[in-house]
Parts: sequence; C-alpha cells; structure tokens
Amino acid sequence: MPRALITGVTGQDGAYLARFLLDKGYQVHGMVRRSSTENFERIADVRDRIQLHQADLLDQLSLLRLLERSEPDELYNMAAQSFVPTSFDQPLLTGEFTALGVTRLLEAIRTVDPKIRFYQASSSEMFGSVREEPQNEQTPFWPRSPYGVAKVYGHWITVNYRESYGIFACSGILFNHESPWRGKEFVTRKISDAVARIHHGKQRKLQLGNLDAHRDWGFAGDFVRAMWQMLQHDHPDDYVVATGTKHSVREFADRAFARVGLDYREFVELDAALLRPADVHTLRGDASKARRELGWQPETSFEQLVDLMVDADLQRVAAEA
Ligand code: NAP
Ligand code: F7E
Repeated sequence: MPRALITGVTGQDGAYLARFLLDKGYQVHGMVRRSSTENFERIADVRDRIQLHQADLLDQLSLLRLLERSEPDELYNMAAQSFVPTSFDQPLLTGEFTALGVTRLLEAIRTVDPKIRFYQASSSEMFGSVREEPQNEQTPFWPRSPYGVAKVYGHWITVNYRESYGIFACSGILFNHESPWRGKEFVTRKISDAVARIHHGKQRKLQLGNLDAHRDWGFAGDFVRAMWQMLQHDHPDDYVVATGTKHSVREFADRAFARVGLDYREFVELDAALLRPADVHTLRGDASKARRELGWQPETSFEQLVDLMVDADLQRVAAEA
C-alpha cells in the first residue's frame, strides 16, 4: 500500500487530495497544526481513514519527527498562508510559512529519506504582472504580493533541491481552483455564499473590490489529479495546471446571481477597502505541457463551476435555516 503525507490536509486542496488518494488505495497521513478547537470540517467524513499527526511548518524538529513516523513515499505540501490580502498585513509570517516552510520540508526529506517524492503547491500568483498571455512554464515571474514573492521562493527552492540533491521534487504551478470547500474569504466562495444568503433572506448586499480582475478559474477536484500525476511521472518536473480560459469577477457574480434569478447589479457594492495595494489584474494559463506529458485535462467548465458552488451554498444555507 503506497503511503502519502499531506500537509495542509484541513484546507480545500488537502481535503480533495486526501479523498483522491484514499480512492487510489493509499494509506493517507495528514499534518495538522495545534489549535484550541479542531478544524476538521472538510475531512470529517474521511477522518477515520486518515492518520493525523501534529506538526507545524515553523518547527523543523516537528517536521523531522513527522517524516520518521509517517514514512511516506509521497509528500504533498499543501500547507501555506494562502490568502493574498493577509500577506500584505503579515508579510513576515507569510514568508515563514509559505517560503521557508518549503525548505524545512525539503531538509526533512534530505535528512530522513531522500527517496520521498515531493510535490510543491506553487501558484499562478507568481506570474503577477504578466509578461505574456497565456502563461506557461517558461513565462518569467513578476509577483505582486508578499504571498506571490513567497511562492516564487518555494518554487525555486524546490527546483534547487531537485538539481542539487536529486530529490524527486515537482512544482505544480496551479491557477485558481475553487469548490464548495473554498474558504469564504476568497472571491468565488464569497459570492456563492452571498447569493445563497441573499436568496434565503439572510443578507441584503455584497461588498466586493476589483470587479474587473480576470482569473483562470478551475475546479479543485480536477486539479488535485494533476498533483498525483506529477509524482507518478518517470522524471520530476514543473507543470502549469490551468483551464486556459479566463473570466472577470463581474462575470462570476453575474452568473452566480442569475442562478437564482437575480441581477448582481442590484446587490453588489464596491468597497474600496477590499482593493489591494497591488493586484494581479489578469491570469490565463497554458497547460499544454501537463496535457502532453501527464495526460491531464480539466473536466469542469467555468459555468459548471459557478453553478455547483452556488447550488452547494443554497443547500447548506437552507439546511442551516
Ligand atoms: P487553504 O484552504 O488556505 O489551506 C491551507 C492549509 O495550510 C490549511 O490546512 C492550513 O491549516 C495549513 N497551514 C497554514 N499554515 C500552517 C502551518 N504553519 N503549519 C501547518 N499547516 C499550516 O489553501 P488551499 O486553497 O487548499 O491551497 C493549498 C495550497 O495550494 C496552498 O499552499 C496554496 O497557497 C496553494 N495554491 C492554491 C491555489 C488555489 O487556487 N486554491 C492555487 C495555487 C496554489 P489550518 O486549517 O490549521 O489553517
Ligand atoms: O481574489 C478580486 C481580487 O482572493 C481573486 C489564492 O488561492 O488564487 C488565490 O488568490 C481576485 C483578485 O484569489 C474581492 O482583487 C474582488 O484580483 O479569490 P481571490 P487570488 O488572490 O487570485 C491563487 C492562485 C493562489 O495561489 C492563492 O493562494 O478577485 N476581488 N473583490 C476580491 N477578492 C477577494 N478575496 N474578496 C473580494 O471581496
């Protein structure tokens, strides 16, 4: 039975990846950080099938012990401070988690078992102020937030440990991917949640920032498959994972409100406090390398994604009521 260790197993991607690997017959281990209250909502129904271990990206010794105890064949590093606005408020902490945390894990691999295959969750935020469209593995990085800068470090340290020590280390440059398990502060989930609450009379307005930002949005369930495929390949490499289409925040809101027969213009208000010191205005990825070499392609369209997120929140809000 292959063994996988997932850091960030309580997050959106960790929860999808854990189910994907369990279905593939893996023994799944998850790293969780200590908290005064448990935060296992996203893995509640598979909690008994995952072995959880307490450790923290800030604590090198805890990571060494984690690898000794879980003895993984594959390590998926999903853990990070992943919210871009927080990275402007807490740039140092973001650097510790999202950048240096990657080196701590790679050092733990080098010390405990250099044969462990490593997946790093890199991000389209590294392209930031884009140099070309669509963005591929050769496109230069120009990050626009402390989060993006930290991810650039995480990306290059992964490449460096592959080249320096021969570790099977891959960096997946994933474009935005969403789901009903997306955190409610991210714009897609903020919108789908608001649509459901407005539909059920629990909210009146929705405050948003930059409505003209464009993103290449895919479905998280499709994207975790690409992570696993990278670690099954015959050599380690870096891959862009994206749908190849982009839409604006405005278009997302338009379709989401239309799903319940409403016009977003009657509910959405601009809140200047939600504008970022520097935003990423447009992103669209070219995943042809992943398609060619891994056989990966997305299965969920933008329209299906919006609908499934709104439908899930409608169901949840109705159940709460
Ligand atoms: P998420 O929902 O925010 O989950 C982040 C996870 O990291 C949570 O489980 C969190 O634990 C854990 N974590 C944070 N700091 C930690 C620390 N110091 N020690 C241990 N665990 C820590 O993020 P996601 O959307 O699933 O994304 C997964 C990864 O992919 C992240 O690295 C993100 O930056 C990257 N990424 C995401 C996207 C996307 O569109 N979703 C795109 C590209 C890259 P708690 O539950 O305790 O907070
Ligand atoms: O913002 C605009 C905002 O926070 C998308 C993370 O998973 O994907 C995510 O980062 C866009 C931005 O995601 C609101 O200005 C407008 O242009 O949903 P978001 P993100 O910043 O793209 C990348 C790939 C990651 O790696 C990250 O970890 O939407 N926007 N109004 C808003 N954004 C938010 N959050 N809230 C608003 O009210």
